[in-house]
Amino acid sequence: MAKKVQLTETILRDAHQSQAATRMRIDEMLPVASKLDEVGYYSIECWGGATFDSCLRFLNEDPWERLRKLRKAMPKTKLQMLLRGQNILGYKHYADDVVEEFVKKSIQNGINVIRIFDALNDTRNMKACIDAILKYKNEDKSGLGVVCEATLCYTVSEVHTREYFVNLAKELEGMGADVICLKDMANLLLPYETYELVKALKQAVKCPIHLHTHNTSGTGNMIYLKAIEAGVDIVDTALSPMGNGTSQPATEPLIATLQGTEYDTGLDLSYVTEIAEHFKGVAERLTKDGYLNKKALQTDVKGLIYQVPGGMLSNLMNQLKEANAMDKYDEVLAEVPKVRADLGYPPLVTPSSQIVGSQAVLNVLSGERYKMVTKEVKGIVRGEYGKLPVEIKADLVKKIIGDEPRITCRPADNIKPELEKYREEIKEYIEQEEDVLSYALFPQVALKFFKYRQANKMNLDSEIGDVATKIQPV
Ligand SMILES: [Mn+2]
Repeated sequence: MAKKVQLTETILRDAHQSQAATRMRIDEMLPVASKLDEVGYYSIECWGGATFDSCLRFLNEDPWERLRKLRKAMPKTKLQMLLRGQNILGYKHYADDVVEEFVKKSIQNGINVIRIFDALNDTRNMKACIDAILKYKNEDKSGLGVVCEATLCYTVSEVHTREYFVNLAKELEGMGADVICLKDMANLLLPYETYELVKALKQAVKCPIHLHTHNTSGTGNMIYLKAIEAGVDIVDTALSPMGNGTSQPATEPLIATLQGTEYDTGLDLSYVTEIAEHFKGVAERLTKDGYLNKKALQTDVKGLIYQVPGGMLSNLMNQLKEANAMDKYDEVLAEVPKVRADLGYPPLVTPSSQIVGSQAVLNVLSGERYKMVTKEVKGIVRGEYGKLPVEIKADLVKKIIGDEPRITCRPADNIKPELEKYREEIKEYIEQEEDVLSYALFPQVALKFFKYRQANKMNLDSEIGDVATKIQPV
């Protein structure tokens, strides 16, 4: 049965998040936006993930304004975002009213495909997002529709079996998902297992299956090919100047591979190559400014052993560089899977990847495991992030939080509505309703940005400078 495969282009989001600390600017996107719009992608991922934080923190850009500009420049293609479930785009759980408002504003400002995940695959943490998408679908002004894409975060452990993922997919479909994403953020899938898993998912659910991987350990292209043979509907790729390595497999080779076969994407290879030329220049700029590190482009099979997602490797490198401890890199990498096992095998994805990574760094640098514990690790142990795949051993619980209480309910059930409080706190800076959400997510960073914005309008000097480089995975 002939089956056209569709592509999602990630160059405006995950590609530079995974290779270049999310530093691509809107002025580097807009010159080719109308061309990207003509390619015929299933969607263009361009928002969410770490882009929101990076806009406010490093680029002095209003992320909402970026979205509106992209929407205007690409009226024909579905715009996609990545949303961390109840964490929205931040690192903690937010109240349901903030989640609902964020989803509504994302749709109103031009997002079509919302990919939601929870770092622990705890579906309770995705429910408020899914419900909000279903509720505000009709707020779409683009005419392209809104797609609720719910995610299985792929990982490997004794509990993460094929059956586990199939059951999770069925549950998410039952909750209202339009598309199921199989998200292999750490490039842990292997081609033949991919084939079996995609087959099983296609049999179990009616939703299209959208596969996301990275090429960190060099298996990405093979994963896609086997997934395509198993009937996957959509895959994520990045144009070659920022494809491969810790980013997605490159777009052009896959188009070429499928050309003339029953899976032909129908995309024009030479046209896409013209667009790639532009991003060569962007990649050069990012390299020159020190954000794009050659190491992120090398095939690193350590990923298959240590189960570390794309951007997390560069993140760990930066942390160790700052601590003047690059010689401990291999030791820290070896500590990561141990911390993960200790903490009940959470999949490694933002924020759990940072939490596990930072704790691994502490365990190595302090010379004694769990001598120092981050507040996030304490939070995981208390149940504040949701249900862990495997229960943590009692003696470790005791060592980390003593006799403190632990929760078993949906974490957001304990959070009262917060939106009005945030609105009140920054009322003097509000220029648009969306500002309240920026502030809710990143209070200090957003406030600094609002002040910069105000100062700029009044032609005052601003003291906003760049902060340290930071690469965030997913
Ligand atoms: Mn990713």
